[in-house]
Amino acid sequence: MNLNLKEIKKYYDREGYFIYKGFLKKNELSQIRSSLSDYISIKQNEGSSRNINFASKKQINSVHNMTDWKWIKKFQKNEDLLRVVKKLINDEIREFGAELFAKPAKVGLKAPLHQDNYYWCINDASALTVWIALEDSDLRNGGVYYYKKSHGLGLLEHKRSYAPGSSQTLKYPESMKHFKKTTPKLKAGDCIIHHCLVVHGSEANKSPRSRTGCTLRYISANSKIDKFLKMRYEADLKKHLKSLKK
Ligand SMILES: O=C(O)CCC(=O)C(=O)O
Repeated sequence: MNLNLKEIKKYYDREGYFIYKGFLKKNELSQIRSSLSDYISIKQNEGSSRNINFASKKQINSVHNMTDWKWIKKFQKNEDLLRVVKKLINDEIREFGAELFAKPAKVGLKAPLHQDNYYWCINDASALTVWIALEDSDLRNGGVYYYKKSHGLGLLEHKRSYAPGSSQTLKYPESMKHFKKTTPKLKAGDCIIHHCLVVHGSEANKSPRSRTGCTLRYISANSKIDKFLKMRYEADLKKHLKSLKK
């Protein structure tokens, strides 16, 4: 694919995200969806845990470690994507996991406003998410929204959200009134690459269309986990998980 890396980086550095259209080929999508549906049926039987959250009794909303799905490895090997990610991180890169946000029709849960790095605790915030639309995603079915340029603020304070699967949310959401909100409209196979500090979230899916997306996470090969931030996050997560059991 003919990608203008310089232009992509310029846009991403300015806005905090970049929309990469046509990452997956149309003819691959039906194979991918059928494999995902098999994967989800297996995970459904595992029941709810720190790794898996349900939107209803039977429907998975999110899986927080899905590196065991065979397509993740294929996506991670995509040469065009790797060139873009290396350019954006501006360094050698390391894989940092993969997630599923299945967001089923009618009952899909919201992801409260957050910055990914509050969860990841990367010391220099040299990290990003590739959010891959496996179905069309937009404002109506709970597409991911962004506050443009908000990554420029650095790491913001968060508090417990009490939302299953997304334990943290911005402590001062009103600060976002200074930023322009956008919900990119994606076709299945498009993806968004977002900076780990850009503020984003998604609304509940009340529509009759499911909105499945999966993510790949990358960090700079030279980044480290900030132990203090990680301890603080893990302590909060423990309280969050305890509160969900009550
Ligand atoms: O897919 C969603 O609804 C939320 C995704 C998200 O928050 C993320 O990729 O960091």
